Amino acid sequence: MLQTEIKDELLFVKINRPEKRNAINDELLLSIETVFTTIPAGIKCAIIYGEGSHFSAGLDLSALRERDIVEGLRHSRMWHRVMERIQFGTVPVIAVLHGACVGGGLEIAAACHIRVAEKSTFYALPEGQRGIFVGGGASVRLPKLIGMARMTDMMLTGRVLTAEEGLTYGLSQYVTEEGKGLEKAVELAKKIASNAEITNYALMHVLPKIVDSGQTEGLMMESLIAAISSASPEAQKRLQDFLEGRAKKVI
Ligand code: 1HE
Repeated sequence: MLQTEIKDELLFVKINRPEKRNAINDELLLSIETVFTTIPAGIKCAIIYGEGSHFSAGLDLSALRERDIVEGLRHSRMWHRVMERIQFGTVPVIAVLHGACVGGGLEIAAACHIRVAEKSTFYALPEGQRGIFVGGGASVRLPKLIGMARMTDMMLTGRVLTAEEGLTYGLSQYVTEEGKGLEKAVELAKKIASNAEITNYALMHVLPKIVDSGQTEGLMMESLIAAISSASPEAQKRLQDFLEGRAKKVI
């Protein structure tokens, strides 16, 4: 149900359950956890995408048996744990979206660092209509991407957002023609792979903590990571390369 492939410094992770629209059951979720917990050394960026005509239809509803409260809590916390493996793993993760990116599928996409949406992508949170609530971290991550009002609207009314709306609202950073998402993701991944490791680390592990903290603590954390990164030999070399005309300009 999950296929991985390594090409150069990039890890490709394919959700491969098209007959069920890449609905996520526990087995698939746990294999996502394993993959993102055991990223081999030397990998610089990962790309996750879906086989078939949809990225993911979200939680496998056929497995949604009656759970008691504690089982329900454990299940949601398992999703949280796996989403954290994606968000706070060793490498930045790019999600390539197409077709349905709904419910738990949108929660997986939201745990990634960059989202590239092909034109067919649509976003929804059908939990509102199914009589349940999001449980895979959407209530924390989505308001940061699109704001609380838009998430509330999606859940209260079942609103489906198009790829273009998703781009405007901040659900994705890029929209591509159909079938071109992976190509775009590889282009972005190569840029990410060429960054200093400390920069990618700071963006993945420090920036989210700064965003979650108060201004005073956030500014101090920023100063600390700025000082640490600029004192690294890699940064010193890159600065020298620029000053001596060997580095690429911004444009
Ligand atoms: C599924 C699922 C699923 C499809 N769980 N089996 N997510 C949802 O509420 C979305 C439900 N799915 C849909 O609205 C549609 O399937 C799609 C719009 C995504 C795709 O439509 P379509 O016409 O391409 O496919 P289909 O004919 O609806 O589905 C094909 C098969 O996949 C069919 O099974 P089959 O055995 O009859 O062929 C469907 O039953 C199956 N399938 N989606 C199980 N989700 C951490 S908490 C997160 C909470 C949530 O994610 S709630 C949102 C769940």
